[in-house]
Amino acid sequence: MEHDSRTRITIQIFSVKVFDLKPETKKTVLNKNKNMSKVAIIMGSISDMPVMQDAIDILKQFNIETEVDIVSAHRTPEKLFDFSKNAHTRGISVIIAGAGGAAHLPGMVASMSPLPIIGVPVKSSNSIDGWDSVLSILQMPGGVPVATVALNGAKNAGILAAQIIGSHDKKVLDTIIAYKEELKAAVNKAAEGLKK
Ligand code: AIR
Repeated sequence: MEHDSRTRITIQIFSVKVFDLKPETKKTVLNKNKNMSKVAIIMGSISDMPVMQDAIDILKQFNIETEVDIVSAHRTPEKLFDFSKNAHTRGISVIIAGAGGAAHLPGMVASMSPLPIIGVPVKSSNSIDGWDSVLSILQMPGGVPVATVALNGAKNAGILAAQIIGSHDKKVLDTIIAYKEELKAAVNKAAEGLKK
């Protein structure tokens, strides 16, 4: 009960702060917040970087801000906890997490963060053909989803993160539409080339 009334007071303070603004100021504040979506890209080890770079590159291409870090579920558990608990308070909208072998990073982040988590299974040096990583990230228990892309599929993880942001950001949505047109044009050009 005590907790409920505290929550109500916080909501009241928040609504006074935001909705009591003059219309012009309110518009500026809302517009400013509009394109602030950021994607966090984390990985279990620096050895994952050659794979995870693809996510960074495609998000840069889409003009989406990224934050990159190394967080290991097994070697830096305190950092994992801190990152997962706080990412949503720092303007991050989507988290891409890649790891290899016994890849617990995406699932553990998903267990603590309210944000959408995209998991990238990495075929690492300690992996049994990538299957360990794929299954560790894919087979999550009910209630704690991780959107798992293909083995080493960091590029698709980046595109999916952009699409999530694009669902509420028109500028990003337009970029995705243009990107898909480019994909189509490239295939058509290749097909035309076969006929020559
Ligand atoms: N890893 C690191 N901490 C927990 C896990 N699962 C993963 C990394 C990397 C693999 O172990 O994500 O793919 C091998 O790491 P390293 O540092 O030995 O090259």
